[in-house]
Amino acid sequence: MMPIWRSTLTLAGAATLTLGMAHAQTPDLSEPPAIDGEMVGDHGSHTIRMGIGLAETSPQYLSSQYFADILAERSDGRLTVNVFPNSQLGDDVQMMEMMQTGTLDMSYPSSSPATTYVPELAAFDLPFLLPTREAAVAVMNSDVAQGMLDAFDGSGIKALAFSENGYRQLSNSVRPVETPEDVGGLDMGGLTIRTMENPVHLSIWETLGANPTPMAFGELFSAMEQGVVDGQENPWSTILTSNFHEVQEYGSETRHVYTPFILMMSERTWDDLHPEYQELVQEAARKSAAYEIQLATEYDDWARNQLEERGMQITRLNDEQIAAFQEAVQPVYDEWAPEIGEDLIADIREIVDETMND
Ligand code: TK8
Repeated sequence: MMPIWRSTLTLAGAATLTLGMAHAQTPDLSEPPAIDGEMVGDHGSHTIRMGIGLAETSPQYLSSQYFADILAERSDGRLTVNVFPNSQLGDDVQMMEMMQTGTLDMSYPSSSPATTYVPELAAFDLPFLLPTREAAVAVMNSDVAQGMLDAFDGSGIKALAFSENGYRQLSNSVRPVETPEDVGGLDMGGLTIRTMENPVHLSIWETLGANPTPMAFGELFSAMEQGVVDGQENPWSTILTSNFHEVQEYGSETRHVYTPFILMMSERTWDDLHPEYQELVQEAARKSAAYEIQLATEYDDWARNQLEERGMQITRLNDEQIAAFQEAVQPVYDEWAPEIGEDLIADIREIVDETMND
């Protein structure tokens, strides 16, 4: 039986096609795994409010609905999750604060703005640290990463699981970018690039000669539309599902950072749940995170191709061009590795090397 939210999406998709919009809103995505496992006991009813930043067509939203379906089915309807997309309830920083104070039950921010709670997360912001998705997933599933999730304990936030926001790609409205010099602009002046609220990202774009501007995701579209910023950087699926191609002419496949999402619950909400419900929440978080990674994988190249079909001029960078960016951002490691922890970075590199040598 197809969950109701999926049939609604299909109807929306069909409506989109019927309205004559030439483009499908999602690729042909894998169905979520069948919901299995024991029913949990009756420990009362809870309605959980969850705010996320991305649109209803994003892997983030689709996997969150799967999370909701697992809880509903295994609790016989006693656990209801209402997911509010499109930054309706606030941006990543605001929603983490709301979970701390108990005014929001769940959210799904990127790891980058969460470095204020767990500084070690900044390892994920080091450019070109995770060369392949396989390596990134291995790191997110490692004890090192679990230690970062556990480090939230006591902050007011229960961090449940990592999933894929994805490889970040540069877009802008000014010029094609093939080299670091194209970013810094030489005598033309550097591009003004919106970044997440994260000091390592600021450092990356300063080092490349851009003018980085930290900004909440929810404000980004209008900032680009009004020319407040020239560009931004996000995975192709985010650029597509947030319609950034409507205000960004050029894309560059830089893959400069792999950003995780972190599925989070307010510790107040967590503490109110019976231990059997807590176990189910943790299990559903891990299953929906694995599904989200599957969807993000299926979305990635398809979204880039869709963006090109919709007129975005996307520059694919060859190995030499990527190497030029890697060399240009080396000072970011010099500045941040001691701060983040050389041992932690070495542990992550060891996991990466193991996956590369398999
Ligand atoms: C959405 C954000 C977004 C992130 C950003 O809530 O802010 O650019 O990549 O996906 O987490």
